[in-house]
Amino acid sequence: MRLYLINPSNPLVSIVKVKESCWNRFRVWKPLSLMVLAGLTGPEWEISIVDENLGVPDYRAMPRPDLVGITAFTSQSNRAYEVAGQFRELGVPVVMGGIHATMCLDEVMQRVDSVVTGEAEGVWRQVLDDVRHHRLRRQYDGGLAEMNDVPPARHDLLGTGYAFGAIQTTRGCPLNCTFCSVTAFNGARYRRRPIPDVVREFQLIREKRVLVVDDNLIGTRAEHIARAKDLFRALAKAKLRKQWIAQATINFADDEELLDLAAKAGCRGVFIGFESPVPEGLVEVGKKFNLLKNRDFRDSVRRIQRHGILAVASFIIGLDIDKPGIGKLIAQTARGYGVDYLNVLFLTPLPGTQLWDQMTSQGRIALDNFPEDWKYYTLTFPVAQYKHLSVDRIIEEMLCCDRDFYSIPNILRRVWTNLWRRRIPLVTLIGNLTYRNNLPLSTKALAEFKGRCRDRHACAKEL
Ligand code: B12
Ligand code: SF4
Repeated sequence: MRLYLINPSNPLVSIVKVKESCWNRFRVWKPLSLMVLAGLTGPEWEISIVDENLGVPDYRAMPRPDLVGITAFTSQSNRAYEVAGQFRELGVPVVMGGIHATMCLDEVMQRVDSVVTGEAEGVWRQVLDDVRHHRLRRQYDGGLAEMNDVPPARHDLLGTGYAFGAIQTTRGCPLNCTFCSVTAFNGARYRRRPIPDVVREFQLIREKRVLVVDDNLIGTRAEHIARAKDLFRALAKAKLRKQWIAQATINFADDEELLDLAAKAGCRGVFIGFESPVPEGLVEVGKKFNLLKNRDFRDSVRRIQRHGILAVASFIIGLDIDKPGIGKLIAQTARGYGVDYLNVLFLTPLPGTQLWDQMTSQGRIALDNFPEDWKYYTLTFPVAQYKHLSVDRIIEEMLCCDRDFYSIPNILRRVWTNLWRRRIPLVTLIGNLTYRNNLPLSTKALAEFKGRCRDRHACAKEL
């Protein structure tokens, strides 16, 4: 039996433009969902994983499969439907799963043969068995998996072309920020994989660098931090010689022992969601967690960096409290915090989030011709109506922010600071130049977006 597992591309996502800059290779990440599905699949299936981010194959020239499984974030769903259509024309059954299939079940049901909602561990073997016996059901619900049931991902199935391997050690997040789908999809309970499973899986990864995809590797409570410490001790003990990057909340900075153990285990960078430069913004997005302890963010960032760990800040632009000047304010704030990289995204109502409910009820979703418009839901296009910012203005704010943070003098200042503090200045330089290099690409993409979609945004003042 032949199984194709496909990760559809979205040509609007600039990070997939590997050919535009060789450094973008460092920004293409492995589709871990498909590698986990492959890990759940029995030996009677011959599996190929196709990641369209590395190139779209001619499916008709490939041997006919018995089943196609497609994953998709919302932004990939249009392409997912195209691929599904091609295989269904050939009479091949198509199953779709992942976050978009879960949040937009009715839409997806109309375009594929079967949909798996939730996490797949509990139902995937059943799906495969049903395909073999020609009794594939229209829908399966995996709900939330037991973490003992998460198999090692099939790291052997995806070849070279990636700078990073990928692994997951926890699922779920209790914080439930208004713009984020994680709590709705993976639940509020912070579920942890057994540490020996994680260590064994790390050993299967060929790449020297690894992305730990957990939404928050260290968690928020004392028992989560204790587990993170145990994990880091076990990774260090296993002498993996891997360097990894992860996502965490700012409380990562609060515990010197945790930072020390993380660095010893191979941690080299951490993505932190600061979200807004002002407390009112954090209240608006429901991330009051960042306000606890009256923390000094600059000091927190410094403590992380002292352990040789790069800090990447993520902010959102377009909150109801954001007014003209927000772009400059975010750039200044991020520079003030002293972070190594800055990633700013447009506030985007993703299906299944509290923000989605709020914006749909207020009639504020500007790009709502679905499924066609989902391709703009990459967080790099302003798809909604923003309270104090017209579409032209919010784009200007975004570009102003990026141009400020990634100006040559500001990049050199960061590199010099790192040189002076004896911290990997070359990595900072390359990373910052890669971001800067992609600025013309995003400027062009946003100009095209404006040309096509400006009329669909009502004037912000009317709200
Ligand atoms: C790693 C990651 C990335 C990587 C992607 C790597 C890759 N190619 O997969 C990178 C950094 C590139 C990325 C980019 C983006 N991401 Co992202 N990402 C994640 C993250 C943190 C983890 C995903 C993961 O690997 N999980 C581990 C696997 C094992 O779990 P899983 O994907 O859920 O798969 C399970 C089930 O869903 C199911 N399943 C999945 N696919 C299929 C298919 C079939 C056939 C079946 C049966 C089952 C099934 O089975 C799996 C096992 O249980 C999630 C958060 C999260 N917790 O999901 C956000 C998340 C998926 N990302 C999100 C977003 C918005 C984006 C971006 C659009 C914007 C951005 N800048 O962040 C871009 C767009 C990418 C694009 N191409 O269009 C949102 C998606 C929301 C939505 N409705 O689409 C999430 C949920 C985060 C959030 N804050 O809400 N992301
Ligand atoms: S943004 Fe981060 S902290 Fe907030 S709910 Fe999502 S995963 Fe949790």
